[in-house]
Amino acid sequence: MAKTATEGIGASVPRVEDGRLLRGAGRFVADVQLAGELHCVIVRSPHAHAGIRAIATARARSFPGIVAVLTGIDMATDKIGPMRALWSIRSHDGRAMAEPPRFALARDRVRHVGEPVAAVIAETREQALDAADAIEIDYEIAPAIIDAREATTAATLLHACAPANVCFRWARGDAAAVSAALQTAAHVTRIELINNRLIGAAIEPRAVIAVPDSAGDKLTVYSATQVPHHIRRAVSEQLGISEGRVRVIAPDVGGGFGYKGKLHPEEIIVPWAARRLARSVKWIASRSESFIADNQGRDHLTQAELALDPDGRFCGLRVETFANLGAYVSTFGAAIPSAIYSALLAGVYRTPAIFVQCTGVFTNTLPTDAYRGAGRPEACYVLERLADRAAIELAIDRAEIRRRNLVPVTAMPYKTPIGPTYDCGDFPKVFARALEIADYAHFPHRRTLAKRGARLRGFGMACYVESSGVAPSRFAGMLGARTGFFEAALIRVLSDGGVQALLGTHNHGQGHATTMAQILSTRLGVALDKIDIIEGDTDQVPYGTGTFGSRSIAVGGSALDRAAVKIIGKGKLIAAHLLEASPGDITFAAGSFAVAGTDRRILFAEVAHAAHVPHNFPLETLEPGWQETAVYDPPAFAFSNGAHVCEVDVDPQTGAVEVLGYWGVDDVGTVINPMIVDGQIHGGVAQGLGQALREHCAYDSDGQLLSGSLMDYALPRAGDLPMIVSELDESQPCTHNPLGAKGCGEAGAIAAPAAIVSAVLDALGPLGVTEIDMPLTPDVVWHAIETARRSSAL
Ligand code: MCN
Repeated sequence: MAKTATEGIGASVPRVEDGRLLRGAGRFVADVQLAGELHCVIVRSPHAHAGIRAIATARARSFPGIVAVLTGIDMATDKIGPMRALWSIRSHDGRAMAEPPRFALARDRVRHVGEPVAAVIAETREQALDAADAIEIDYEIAPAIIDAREATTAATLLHACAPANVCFRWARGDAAAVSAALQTAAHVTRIELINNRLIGAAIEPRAVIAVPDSAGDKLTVYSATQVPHHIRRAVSEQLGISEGRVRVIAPDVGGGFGYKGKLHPEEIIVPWAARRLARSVKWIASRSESFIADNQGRDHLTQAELALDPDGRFCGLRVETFANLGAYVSTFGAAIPSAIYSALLAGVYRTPAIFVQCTGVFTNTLPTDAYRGAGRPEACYVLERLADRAAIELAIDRAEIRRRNLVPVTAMPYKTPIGPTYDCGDFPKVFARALEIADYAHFPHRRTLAKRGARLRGFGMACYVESSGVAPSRFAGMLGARTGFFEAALIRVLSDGGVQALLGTHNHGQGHATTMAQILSTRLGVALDKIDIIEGDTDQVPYGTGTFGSRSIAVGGSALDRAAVKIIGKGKLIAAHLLEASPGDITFAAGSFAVAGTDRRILFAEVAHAAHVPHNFPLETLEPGWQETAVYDPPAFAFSNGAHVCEVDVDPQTGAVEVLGYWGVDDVGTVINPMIVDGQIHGGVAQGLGQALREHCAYDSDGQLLSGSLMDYALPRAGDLPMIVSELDESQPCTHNPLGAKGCGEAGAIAAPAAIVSAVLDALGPLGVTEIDMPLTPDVVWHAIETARRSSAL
């Protein structure tokens, strides 16, 4: 596809949306002020597991300014049913997963700290907060269970419909072939590891406002969500209002990271309360509330065995994972550790036989769901830890063992034994380039120098493949999705030649206003400043699935590209009429329509004007106006891939880890905006570094959140990050979407934890440390060093 050097596809255009946001002119949900609005405060369970004997609300109701105190009983009276997950997984024996009801306000039992129990609605937020303290709830405290593996044998049961607290037992692959490979292997590498639970911490906490119109038959919901149409459907289903009567607006949203892409109880409670009271109701989460109100991510316990031949070639892989789903099945909560995670357990490697089992388990913790990467970082981490360990056990260089197993470019398209077929990707090339730019060849010298300074130097590496462009609806449907995954784009050409594009995706930091406009600039030859991208209002934009799963470019961008093709088609009809030529003779290039082989031409803007002033249009064959819609459902995932490497120093006295350098080579297919892609990768790496070195969502054995504030939950800081060197390899465009683009939004978060842990284990290897679990805080690292020292002294 031709590139416009300055502002079209391939240009590093600064983000057009940033000026407004940087000037403080953004409009977030909390900025929406409505006359007569009420304020909602949610009363949450302080216990991880308890029966609710009684809720005394009378005193709270008598407080000044209180309009209502609502509980699960009121919700039941109004016949508001349970929140439904959007994905239902089947166990390996064909049984549907256990799907216990999850009510937006608890009815007779609470199953995690923070579960909503009552909603206090008042004239001011302060009044609601005061009254919330006066609600007396009689709890019958029950034992809590936190650990997923222990939950499967615990006496405590969370839900009657889930024996042994098991939601599903998923299996995929060829168990017999893997057993045979393990039995006959020259060597078997075994690991057990934890993928630590994470908390999303977007700058803007979640927020919901619901506004019933005065006639009472329409409800407008403002939500800081990534998926306005999903929320519209949920509100409509739950409240029994037809979808067309619900309008969801997601204005500026300050980050989402996956967790804002899923339905949360407040998105039902607030619209319900607003309708009941016929008043606008506003709920804005506080930062500390977010810790116990938002979905969390990851939390896997995994055992894996890799069979190898004497040369270090992978012959078979068995993976068994316990995935902590939390107290209920969240929107995509069941799909992530099953369908999504397991599909990527071939990674970039040619392992002929793979078998994976995953048990999804209920515990008394917040529900887990998507968090940047969603299943893919977990798969990458298992594979890369295995590759490192196998290399060490077989005394093969860690880069060399990877090289021997990478799927070669000549094998593309490559059908993995676990399901997906990768259409393209040159894994050996990107890996070699990452090692080259990081100067892996001279690492031993740098390690020696560091040792002189009493520092332990380590080099880490991780290769990844990502199923971006989520998802072919047909594939998702086969695996239990209750929703489609297509995107639609509507392009309107205005009378002055300006263009509006309306999309179902949602921009909350990814730069869509810029990159989507770049696609149109290239396709239509229109300057960027004449293109407006509109997202986030279900009454304006065509139906869309939303933004998550690094899908906006591969799916939404493809829909936009197709709509642009239709726009050109219609433009040719208009131009043919204006130029008195046959439509078949009209060509379009660089913003003008021409009669082939002549110098007769007409500009895009002139055609736009004529489309809106159709005084002499042959109306039987040519419709006035100029707008087109296209819908795109991808035939397959777009498999982004890459290799990330890094260098760390560990201080053996304190266990402190310093990441000295970080290099990534990523294949995200055709790059629309290299600067934005770099930014996306950097952001992902920052989150991955957070998971590797700092962040851990910790519960005590009673289910109380120990990391319940930013004082205890350690997000990475700017000073923790080195300058990230990022290169993009565009040699392998996606073969099945019109842009050739693959997603990039999660790449950094997928590769970074594996690369950083690889580096730290490399640094600690000489001390005899072979195992460590994230996050690698100084305390964890220091203890690993001390344990290794003690056992070597024995
Ligand atoms: N892009 C491009 N060329 C490509 C691929 C992408 O120029 N080959 C551009 C896209 O046009 C888009 C951006 O890069 O502007 C990201 O595109 P894509 O990979 O399609 O991802 P999405 O837009 O669908 O965003 C979702 C993804 C996910 S899943 C999480 S989580 C995430 C992320 O994006 N959360 C983010 N990036 C985030 N960035 C910010 N600032 N805040 C978040 O909450």
